Amino acid sequence: MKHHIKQNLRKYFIMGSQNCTIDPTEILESAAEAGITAFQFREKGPKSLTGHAKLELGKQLRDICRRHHIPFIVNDDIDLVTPLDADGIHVGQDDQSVEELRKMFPTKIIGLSVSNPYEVEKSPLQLVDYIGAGPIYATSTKTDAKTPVGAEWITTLRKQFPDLPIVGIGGINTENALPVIDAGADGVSFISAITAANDINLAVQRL
Ligand code: 3NM
Repeated sequence: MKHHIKQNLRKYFIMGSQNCTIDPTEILESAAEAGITAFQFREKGPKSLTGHAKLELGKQLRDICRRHHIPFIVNDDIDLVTPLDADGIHVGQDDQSVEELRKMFPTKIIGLSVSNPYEVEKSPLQLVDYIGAGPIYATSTKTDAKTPVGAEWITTLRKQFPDLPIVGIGGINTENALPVIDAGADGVSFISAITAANDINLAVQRL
């Protein structure tokens, strides 16, 4: 699976129950049928589940991913990787260090968020499988999101790292995904573009 990481990043859906107004398993099922290429379980922030309920939802979402042959990646939560048999983990700059993660999970997909040149400078990019770059556009989904960096941030990263798998994140929807791809990203990741879509199938097609 790791060998196809660039293809897996093309339409990378992120979700937790706190993002959903209907059953999250229904949303993921529809998105998977429609052709998302990866999924991240991000059960985080106000109204998110904890403990047993979080684990149980994670198992259900993982099973949907398995049936559709989509990588299942957990956000931040190292303690979920083994119980959920996740394919990978995505971390931010303030989470567990990538060096430690790579030791713990030699063969799992590891993704890291980078928002500016300073973060790139201090990150051991040779140890990660991909980077998440953003927020590209303004987003109201993540309350503590940084200032939007625009698709230019992708252009900058792509020039510096011609082969690094890169996915854009933050405020990406069916109307503004193309400039992110045109700037050199391998794909786009998104929450509300799907969780708030009237027609999930159509939204996935257009992303
Ligand atoms: N991370 P939406 S922005 C989870 O900038 C997340 O690292 C971000 O949600 C970052 O697609 C973000 O609804 C929220 O804007 C993405």
